[in-house]
Amino acid sequence: MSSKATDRVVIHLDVDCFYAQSEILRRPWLRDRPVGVTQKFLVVTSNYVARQLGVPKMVPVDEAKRCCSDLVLINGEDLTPYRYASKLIMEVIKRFGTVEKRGLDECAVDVTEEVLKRVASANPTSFVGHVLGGDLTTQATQGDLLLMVGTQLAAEIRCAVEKETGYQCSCGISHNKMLAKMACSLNKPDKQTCITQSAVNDFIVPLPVRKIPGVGRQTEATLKEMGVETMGDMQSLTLAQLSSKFGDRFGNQLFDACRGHDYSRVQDKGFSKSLSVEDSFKPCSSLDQAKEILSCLAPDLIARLDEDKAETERTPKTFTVKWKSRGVWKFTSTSAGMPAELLLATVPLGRRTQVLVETGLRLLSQSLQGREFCVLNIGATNFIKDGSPSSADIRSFMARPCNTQSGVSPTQVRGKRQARIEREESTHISKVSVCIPASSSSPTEFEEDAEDVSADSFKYSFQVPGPESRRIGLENNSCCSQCGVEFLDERTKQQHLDFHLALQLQKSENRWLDAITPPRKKRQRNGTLDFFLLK
Ligand code: TTP
Ligand code: MG
Repeated sequence: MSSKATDRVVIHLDVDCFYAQSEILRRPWLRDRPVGVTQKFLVVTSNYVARQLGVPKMVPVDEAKRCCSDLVLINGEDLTPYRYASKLIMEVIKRFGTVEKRGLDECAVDVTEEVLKRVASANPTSFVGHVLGGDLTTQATQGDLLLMVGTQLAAEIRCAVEKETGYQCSCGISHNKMLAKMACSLNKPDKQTCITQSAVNDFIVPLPVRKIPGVGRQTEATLKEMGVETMGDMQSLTLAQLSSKFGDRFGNQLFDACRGHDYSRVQDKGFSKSLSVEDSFKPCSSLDQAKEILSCLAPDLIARLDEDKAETERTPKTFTVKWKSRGVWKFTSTSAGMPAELLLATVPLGRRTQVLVETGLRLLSQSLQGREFCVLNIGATNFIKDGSPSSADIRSFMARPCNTQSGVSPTQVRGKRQARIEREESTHISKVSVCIPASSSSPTEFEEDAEDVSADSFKYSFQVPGPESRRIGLENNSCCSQCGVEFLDERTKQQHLDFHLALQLQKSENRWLDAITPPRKKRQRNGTLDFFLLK
């Protein structure tokens, strides 16, 4: 056995009956009663009191009621409290090692570093919780010693999570992510299980292939055709056989997995690249029905966007709508620029919902073309960190109020670039005048003829056909013709169009600086860019 397979300690944590615990924590008087959490016609989870009375997870409400007439049903369609709880729980766990979130209520933690520290300072002699293998009548291996400390840490994590958040969870402890996850589900609730290396093969051989991460219905069917139903069966296939059927990468992964090996590292994958909410329903095709579904989904997505903004300080640039028809596996996806108004927490929810629904319907009407759909997913993607170079200029620019007094001279600040944008009312063409005082120069006034490039200050100007010029007579058009962003009102429209001017200004300035390239002037590019907008 390679030392690589046993040199790490991974703990998998899964909150017990998560949604049900969340509801009960807010209603402590329900603690000893059977509780089911519903979404539409399904009980998506039940507490362990209900499970003992025959109500499992994911059963139709009617069936659950038949099994247990006393069942207390709580609607769990609003995921906000669960997401909030998840955040609190993950914060606690992060103190113990690198965390890879694997859903709202589960994660893997690599605790190897802390384990090694503890093993060095004290010789562990016992496991905490349930253990598979780890026969202490024989000499414990180095791997077993690491896992012993891992089980102590798992108990500490569970204890910290319960003390600080109120939630009970179960844990699996082993040498890799796959085994730790499998171990976690062996004893629940509020328990922990360790799988030691000596127990791996006996444990794994009878398991169905579906237990392997990445093996879905399709792979399962293909394997069945090859006479493989269990992980033990799979062990009889060669690497070449698996690779030729499933490709090198997945073939390798399967070859390892059926032997209990998983070399993938626990990785903190950071914030998710997209946020979305989804609903499934009876097939429909009319836009009126789509409108109704979008209206239901909108507040949830908006809440998620607000939460995400508060937590991550980033802004999504793209709004996505995906749909799929019955029996079709793949989504059809369509997207547009994220409407600015949708992201503004200061705009009333009703208006934000309306903007989302209108944008979603516009996309759907183009994409559906009368076809039937039974799942709808709306989301946000293409996030940009607020304050990153690509958005810092936008933010400061947007924050600066437009100066509507014509002829105002910008305050001259040595060493800072200044730009003056003058919009010609009749042509909607803007003249952008830029002044870059050299660090040694005295403050310089803007001049009408700003084309000259003197030794002390650099001035130039260019003309920008304002986006309005293409929009004359389109007063009712409320979208930006350049990026599709929707305008809230005249003021936000103006700010947004100014933003495009600013971008163009920067590009032109950079081109200009690149063209002239004297080193002293080049350095100025790191200076602050100030905008003074003159109507
Ligand atoms: P799970 O961890 O699968 O279930 P659980 O935490 O309720 O119970 P267990 O003690 O067995 O871990 O899922 C976490 C939550 O996700 C669960 O409380 C409800 C929700 N959920 C769904 O919404 N749909 C699903 O299909 C599943 C499986 C769970
Ligand atoms: Mg759970």
